[in-house]
Amino acid sequence: MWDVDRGWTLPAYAAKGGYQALDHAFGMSPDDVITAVKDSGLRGRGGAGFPTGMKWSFIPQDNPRPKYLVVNADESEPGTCKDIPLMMGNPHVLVEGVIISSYAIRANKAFIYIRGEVLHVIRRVQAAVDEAYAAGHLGKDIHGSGYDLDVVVHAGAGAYICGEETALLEGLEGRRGQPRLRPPFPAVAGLYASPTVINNVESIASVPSIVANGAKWFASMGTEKSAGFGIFSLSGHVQKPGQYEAPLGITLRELLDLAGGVREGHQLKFWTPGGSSTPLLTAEHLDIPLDFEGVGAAGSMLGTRALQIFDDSVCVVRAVLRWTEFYKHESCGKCTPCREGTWWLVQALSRLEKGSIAEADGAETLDLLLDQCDNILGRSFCALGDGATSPISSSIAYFRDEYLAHLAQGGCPFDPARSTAWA
Ligand code: L3W
Ligand code: SF4
Repeated sequence: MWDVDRGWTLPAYAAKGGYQALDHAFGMSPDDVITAVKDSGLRGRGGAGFPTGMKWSFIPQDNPRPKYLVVNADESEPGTCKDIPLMMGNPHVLVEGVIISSYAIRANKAFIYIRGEVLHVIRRVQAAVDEAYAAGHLGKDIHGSGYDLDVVVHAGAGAYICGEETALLEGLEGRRGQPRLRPPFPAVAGLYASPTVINNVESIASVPSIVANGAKWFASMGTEKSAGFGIFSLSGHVQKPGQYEAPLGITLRELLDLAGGVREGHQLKFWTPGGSSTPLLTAEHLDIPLDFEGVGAAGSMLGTRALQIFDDSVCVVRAVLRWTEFYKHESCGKCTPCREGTWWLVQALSRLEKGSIAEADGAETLDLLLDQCDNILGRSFCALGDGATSPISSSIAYFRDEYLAHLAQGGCPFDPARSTAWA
């Protein structure tokens, strides 16, 4: 909707057929909507790729407690910048998706939890919700269907961990944002201990087009196990950074063709397929299909499709140190491996980056760093701890020599003050 004048308003959305999918949905039973989403093959767009329709079907309908839908709009993963532009450009597709999804799981209350720092986005989504109420798309007896839904737009308080679904629920309930033990998964006991579906913005925004065009239409795009399309966010050293909507399975080489390639006069050095929590890949992975299976087979994760592109001018150790400082800062402190481990990772990485360790001890320090990663990975309470280790272990696997060069040269070989530049 960026190419439409004031495309974020209700008249602009309605002119493009907006809110017609809602009538399609009301013509179906809630279970049929769930089946359509299942058949479409839509998988969660927030990073993990869990099948969306299957998640909805876990809501126990014999549970007398209220059901809730929660949209995770706490986009904070470094490099991830798809949900915020989506909500700015087309907030009504999200609102329509919320109504159809809530109808499917038989929820009468939905929450859109938006990262607190992005006040302009909160205002835009709230304005869309207000317009939808005024037009009778929200509230009592929507479109004469007998179905009622209220939507609350909630501002987070600026913690990365609140993107973790159970920490988000804690925050929504007014408590400190720290993850809960799973199981029980939110589908069984989520918000206020009631059955709750939590989905990413892009997942929910995909629902109206699936209902309007049919599951087969959606499944005809992408790959067999990673159906449909998604937003690929290219940032960093590309000629035309931005959001590229494409079928899953497209390659980075194809996306770089659309984005004008890597910065002139430079070569691709490394990239993240889905934010900094997904292991780094290199130029040898330009042709892997960007779907859940293809990226997994290359030893990483599709994640949020946040493709951060780094050319040969970048020191990988410095980039990894910067990410690790972020994880240390954002660690919620609940579990020891992550709380203490991320602190130690920053200490070891800083010393390596500054070259302030005797060269002879360097390889040992690298092994110590990997050992620290081993003590965090799989031993942390939530995915933040695991994610903190991804850039470190993957960069050492691909660029061990560059780490050792910091020790040999007593500092960063990319530092312009240093005469011996890394070749
Ligand atoms: C019921 C079961 N529900 C799983 C549900 C679960 C959740 C979804 C996926 O982490 C990843 C993480 C980040 N019964 C269930 C079940 N579910 N089994 O399925 O669950 P899970 O545990 O596979 O993943 P997760 O905890 O949702 C998400 C990675 O994404 N990531 C982070 C992105 C950050 C943002 C942001 O900026 N806000 O999106 C990027 O790669 O590291 O691995 O709903 O309840 N038996
Ligand atoms: Fe908190 Fe980190 Fe433990 Fe997650 S892994 S619960 S963020 S301390």
